[in-house]
Amino acid sequence: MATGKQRPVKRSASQKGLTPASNPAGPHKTGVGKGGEIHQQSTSSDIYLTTQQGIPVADDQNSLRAGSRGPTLLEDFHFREKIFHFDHERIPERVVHARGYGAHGYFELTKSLSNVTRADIFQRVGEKTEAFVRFSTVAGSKGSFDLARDVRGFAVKLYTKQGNWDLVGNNIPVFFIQDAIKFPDVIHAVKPEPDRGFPQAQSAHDTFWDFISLTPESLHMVMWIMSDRAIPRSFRFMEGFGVHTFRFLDEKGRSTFVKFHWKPKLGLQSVMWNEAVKINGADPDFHRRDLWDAITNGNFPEWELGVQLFDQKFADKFAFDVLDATKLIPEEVLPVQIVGRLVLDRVVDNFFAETEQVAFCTQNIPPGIDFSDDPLLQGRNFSYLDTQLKRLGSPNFTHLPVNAPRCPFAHFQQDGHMAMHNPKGRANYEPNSWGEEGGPRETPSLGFRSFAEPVDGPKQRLRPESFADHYSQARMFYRSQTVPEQKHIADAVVFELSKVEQPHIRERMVAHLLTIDKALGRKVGEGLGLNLPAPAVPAKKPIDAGTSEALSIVARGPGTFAGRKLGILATSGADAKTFKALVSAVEKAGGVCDLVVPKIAGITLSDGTEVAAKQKIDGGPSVLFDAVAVPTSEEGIGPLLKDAPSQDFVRDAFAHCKFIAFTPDAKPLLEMCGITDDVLDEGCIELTPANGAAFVKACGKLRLWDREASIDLDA
Ligand code: HDE
Repeated sequence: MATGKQRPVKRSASQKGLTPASNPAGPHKTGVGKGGEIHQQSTSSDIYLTTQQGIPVADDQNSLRAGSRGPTLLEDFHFREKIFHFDHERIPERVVHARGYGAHGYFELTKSLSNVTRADIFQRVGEKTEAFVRFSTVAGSKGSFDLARDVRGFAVKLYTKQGNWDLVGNNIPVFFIQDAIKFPDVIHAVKPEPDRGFPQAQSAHDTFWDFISLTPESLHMVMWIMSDRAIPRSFRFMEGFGVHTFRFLDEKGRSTFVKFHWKPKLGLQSVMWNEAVKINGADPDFHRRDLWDAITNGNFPEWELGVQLFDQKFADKFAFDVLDATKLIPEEVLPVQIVGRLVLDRVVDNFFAETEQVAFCTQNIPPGIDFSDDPLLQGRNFSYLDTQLKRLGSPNFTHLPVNAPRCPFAHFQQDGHMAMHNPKGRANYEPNSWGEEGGPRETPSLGFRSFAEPVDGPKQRLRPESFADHYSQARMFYRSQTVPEQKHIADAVVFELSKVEQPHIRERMVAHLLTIDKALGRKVGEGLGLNLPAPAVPAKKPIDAGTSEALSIVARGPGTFAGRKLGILATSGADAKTFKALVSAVEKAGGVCDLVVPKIAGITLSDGTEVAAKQKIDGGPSVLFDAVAVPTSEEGIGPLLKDAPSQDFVRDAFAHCKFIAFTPDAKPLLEMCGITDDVLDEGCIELTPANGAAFVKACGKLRLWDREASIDLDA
């Protein structure tokens, strides 16, 4: 009800007696409309329906017609207004990052940065700043699925006391291209192909790999995209990065370079590709539902804000350029200092008003923060304002509540579509001589100032030599991965290139991979059944930049089941003690349980306890969970042995290297899925009333990767 909150239209005493004509049964009752349809009247409110103009509506079920079977009349303003508004409900979806999900929260400073920046948000430890965050995928359109292989947007709007700061980042610290002028090309290449309009939300097609194989600067990012980072288990388990090098400026205008990092409190976690494909079918909203559930259950997702600080002298030591967004500075070389935390504690009230209408702009930065000359960042600063005008339709998009600064603001911009804040008085320009009524004045001391960087040089279109090395960090990333992660990268490239129809594109790509890492190139070549091409000849010889453990997800596992979900496939008659001990161990560890059962009404445990269910078996496959348990009973297991979704539940959990707990009665189901005594491993645990906590502790490893060698999903 759009107007209800702003201008509640209450029934007056006399009006309360009114009965809508369409509802002969009167309010608060189910009635039969004139058209014979049955409809339910609201029982919770005495607010009555009006048009957008506030005119009370007597009948919302039938349009105004000449006679009961005659034509609809043009004078039916209520019908026309309703349909007119409906026809205009959509705004253009974002060209990129169309599918996203947002939430509110706050940033709290834990370490003052007043020595390097005058930005107000970084001055006072303990102070909280309101925040809105939107996570997204890049390639898919608004209605696509959540678990596409893709980089995730991690856009943070911080409503600081000195204006909005938008840190519009990703979950990957580098990008495909070095210069913004290539952005339309890389995006066109990854989006559905223009003639056929598919594939949706996937990079596994010819145009993407054609572009990539001709654009070596993309190779580092491609390693990340092919890694498990591109199929995160949850927004809550992703890192975020500002990507570009920014500047902090202190009171005296002195500059310190800064790179921003968001580190999830619950650690990193991704899913496997085979799992992602199945999740997209079982729950295309997997990520948004996860965020919604976590926040509404009071498990507020949290990230630490980290900064890497350095000066020009430090930057000059690298062979690469810190202005090149295809490069990162390894944490081992320059540690990330934690300076604050971001907590998401409130879901949106209205998806459209907040998540859809939020307008992030990279150029929104408060005093004390500044851009570097990264040509990607510089280009973005043009793009975002432009895109918001197109999407939101008015330069007054800052008047929308989600975009409006929380601090006082005053300026002379005026009029335009949908102007909501309109100044009073005569002064709409400055300088003026209207004294106190003359409106806001400049503030040289508080105001935003750019870094006074000397700039010189001929106007030219030229990529500097310092941007020329495209292979060293791709190699560093690949070599920093654990064995299973390296396997996933090779498998992903083989998968994607196997969808590419043109053999020369596959070959060109393998040539690059051989230059990145011989073993990787060979593995992929083998997976494609290719005769190996000669390695690509790089413009600049790559160097062995060593490895960085921080680049691996598995190497720094969380070691806890906190924030994770156990799927319990159970039947009536399951042993109550075992069941209850398991659930309490999960909850104690900070995890949650979902009960998956044959009938949604729930189950009755051996002691008569009735337990409500979350999913019927075919709606709750094991891909939705981090680990599974199968506590059944002798009489309950029989039907499951005949049920394909029950078998998929167990077979997939095993294939996805998950921890599995089972009671002895459930063993025939495991055996049916090929999990016989000879393949049982330490990840398969027979459940007793006493070992629930031990099982949950083991689940802290999240996956038993050793199992993957025997269950090879890419085969
Ligand atoms: Fe964006 N990007 N981008 N981008 N981007 C947009 O702005 C653009 C880039 C990122 O949740 C658009 O409001 C150009 C890098 C996020 O609403 C658009 C270039 C990074 C979001 C745009 C880049 C990002 C966007 C589309 C090349 C990571 C979603 C809708 C220089 C650091 C924000 C919109 C949200 C959205 C342009 C590259 C992150 C068209 C020209 C690099 C997270 O303005």
